[in-house]
Amino acid sequence: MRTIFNADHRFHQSPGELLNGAYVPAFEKPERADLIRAEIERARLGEISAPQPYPLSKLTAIHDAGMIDLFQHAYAEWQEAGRSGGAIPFTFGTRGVREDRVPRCLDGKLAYYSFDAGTPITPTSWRAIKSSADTALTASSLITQGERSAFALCRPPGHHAGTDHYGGYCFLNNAAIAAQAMLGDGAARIAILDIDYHHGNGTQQIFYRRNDVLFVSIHGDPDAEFPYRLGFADETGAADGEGMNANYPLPLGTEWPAWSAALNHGLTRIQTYRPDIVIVSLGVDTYKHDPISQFRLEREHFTRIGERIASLARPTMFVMEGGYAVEDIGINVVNVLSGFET
Ligand code: Q9C
Ligand code: ZN
Repeated sequence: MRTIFNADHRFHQSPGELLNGAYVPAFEKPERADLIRAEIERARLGEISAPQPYPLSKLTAIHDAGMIDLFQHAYAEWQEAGRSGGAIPFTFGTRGVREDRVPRCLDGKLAYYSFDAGTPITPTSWRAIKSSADTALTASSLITQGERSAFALCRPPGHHAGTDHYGGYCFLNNAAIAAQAMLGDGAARIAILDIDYHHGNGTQQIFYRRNDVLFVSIHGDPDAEFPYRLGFADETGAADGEGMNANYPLPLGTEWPAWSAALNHGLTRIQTYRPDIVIVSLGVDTYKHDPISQFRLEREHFTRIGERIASLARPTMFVMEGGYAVEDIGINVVNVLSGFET
């Protein structure tokens, strides 16, 4: 399997995040992608290449142009105001209070577009954000040109980013941008299987009213887990997308038997849709040693996951999302990919 790796991911380095009321070192850190790349090399999974640059129109096909502009220009304004650290909001949106008016000033814009304080814009973040989306787009073109599989080693991740909101370490929705590009390249139906520990609220929001992208997600119960607002089982899609969204929220502490049963349900749902292409939002934060997550999968389960996804027998693109147990992140990701290949 070919891997696309963006060396520019290092240009995004979060100075820290809020955890239980304290400002702590960021969990979403550059080592993550470098360790995954190293393990791919060690396991000789296949060729590793750099992303091609794509025009901004591929990004605006999914996201609000004002939000993309914020990623490029927020830091200059932040610095001009004499501030340090990354640009983050200190207020948030409120229901029913002129939700749609885009504020003019920086703090207003940060509050308008961002839904958490864990996703800072640093002086060089844009370079990493753009190259992460380019990584997904480059992998998507391998698939539409006939490859059976590809791995987009994206960093920063993407599945929490919606059309006009960002958060959860995510700025642009790499998987959604890739799906849209594939539809433009001739695919008619795409299924996105999101196995990150957290619900892919951004991906769900982007495709909720559409019937060309099926979204299936297995994740920690949003009644108790980030992103809290979305990911419940009764969210099944709307309008043309009715029946095109399937959520499998599972209790904190879930182990392999229950997780694996949800995967089987999700795979059956995907098989019924008969997608031209499957995109896997691949988070390995379901691992038992993940520092911010509460599922209990073990290393060997990731191999089983790859094997099961392969049983769909569709062209498949893997897109990197979360996973914060850096000591085992490489082996867990490679287990999924090599399980798929066997
Ligand atoms: N501040 C992904 O896995 N915060 N995002 C958790 C600690 C947000 C996870 C609490 C977790 C976001 C891509
Ligand atoms: Zn996650």
